[in-house]
Amino acid sequence: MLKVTALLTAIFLPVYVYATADFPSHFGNSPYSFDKTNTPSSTFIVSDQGQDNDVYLKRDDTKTFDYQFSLKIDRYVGDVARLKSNKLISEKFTISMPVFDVDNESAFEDCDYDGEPEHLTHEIDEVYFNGEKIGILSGANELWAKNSFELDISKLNLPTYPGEVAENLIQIRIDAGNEFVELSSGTIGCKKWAVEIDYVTLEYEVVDPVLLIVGLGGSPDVMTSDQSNYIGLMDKLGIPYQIVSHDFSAEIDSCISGETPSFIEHGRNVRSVAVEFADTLKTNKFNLIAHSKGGLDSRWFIKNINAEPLSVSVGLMDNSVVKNVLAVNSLVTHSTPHYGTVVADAIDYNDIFHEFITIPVKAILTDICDLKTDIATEFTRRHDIPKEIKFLAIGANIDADKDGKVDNVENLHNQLPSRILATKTFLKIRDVKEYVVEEKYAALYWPQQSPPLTIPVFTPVANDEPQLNDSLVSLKSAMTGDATKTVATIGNHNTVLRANPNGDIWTGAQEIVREEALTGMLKWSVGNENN
Ligand SMILES: [Ca+2]
Ligand SMILES: [Ca+2]
Ligand SMILES: [Ca+2]
Ligand SMILES: [Ca+2]
Repeated sequence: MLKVTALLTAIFLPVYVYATADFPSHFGNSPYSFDKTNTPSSTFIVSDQGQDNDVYLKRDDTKTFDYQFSLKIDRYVGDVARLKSNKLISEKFTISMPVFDVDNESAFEDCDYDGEPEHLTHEIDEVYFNGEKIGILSGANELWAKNSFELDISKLNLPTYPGEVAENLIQIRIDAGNEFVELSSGTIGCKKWAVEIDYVTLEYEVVDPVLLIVGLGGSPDVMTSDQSNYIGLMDKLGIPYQIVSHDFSAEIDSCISGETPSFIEHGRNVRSVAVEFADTLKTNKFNLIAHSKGGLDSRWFIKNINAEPLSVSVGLMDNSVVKNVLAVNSLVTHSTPHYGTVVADAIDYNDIFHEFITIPVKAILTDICDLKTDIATEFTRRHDIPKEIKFLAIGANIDADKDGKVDNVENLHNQLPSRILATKTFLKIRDVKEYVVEEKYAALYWPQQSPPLTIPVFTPVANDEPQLNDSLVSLKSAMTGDATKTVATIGNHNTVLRANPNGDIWTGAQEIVREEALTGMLKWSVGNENN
């Protein structure tokens, strides 16, 4: 096994360890090494060292096919018909092979040794794909030539469920033109020409699967049919997806430590789900769609897999396993508090905590502390998203009618149980920039203490300008500076995930994501390079 360093990664990501891919190195006589142009993967399948590779042979009349190359695909791409109708899989796939010595001249030769030469045809090597003739090889005497054939994607055998291995056969009949030629003596057939095949490749394009990463508390509900129905969109598009949920809080109390244990622990959860899903689908690259805190967990995950690359298996090459490193193609965040939320500050400083006592917030208090403005801002600064990852950051404003309060329609489906509480948090985020913490002498409470005790006093600092928000996260915090594109929508902290099929007051952020994925900057679709 050879470790191939991906030079491009080194150029674009100089601060990270070089990504590596593992596959058997090229073996054979042609000057066209497959690994000079592409890396074997779940969409670039190679047969290089099978029993019919790298041998120079004439036709064998005891066989139907002289050469046979088996290309196995173990990648599960999703629902091919739906992917195709959404342009998420290429319409065609390409078969390529370097071939040696395809003689294009006819010849006179005494094949039956009776002193009279036969008129033999030029070399005709027939190519079959899964039993169907697709063409003949072309080339020249004593030279290597690259041959390519394009076929409709429907002819490619792909796994129909995760775990299936689909086989595709490329078969060759050597010198078919002289198989039935009548010789001067009356006998039939001459074995004149020989050919050698170094390797055969199959190549197609397909969308990367999706990880749906949930926010604070870890419930999968926000992605399922009762809520945003994001999984319904994935089903419609034919894309395999996995919800990344959890039911645990950080073990270390970040309110005390000042670190970000919940981003780390939930980021590790994203990583382990990604590794498992990659192994199920046999692919290494994902598109991420995150809600709220899930976007910050995603930042940890992206930084971590760049710093410490993780190899996963992505295919088979002559029955050897091909590996490549876990990677992210695109990221969407819905109302992620990239620069934190002043609501988390207020909860930690007991400014509005009593309001939240009625909802099960205490169990996840430590996770909330990671979302404080100073902590999240510093975390985002240290976990910026690399430029080559397409990053769409969506924020929302709950106050659709701009009356400075939250009514029942605006608060519908929101995590905050009442419009009164939602109005309080809405105003808090609108008006408060941050809290200043000062240690003040507590002589007022414990006058007898010597030396006098100090207690922290939290003073809100007014915003420079009012910050529109979804009742938990401001537009400013959601629309982070390192995003490729930012979009402001109308919605609360839950409806910011939704489509809007009924024409409600919300923008329908999910439809924006769909458009950006299919025809826009997220570039999920194949052959969509000009955006
Ligand atoms: Ca003869
Ligand atoms: Ca030949
Ligand atoms: Ca070879
Ligand atoms: Ca309003």
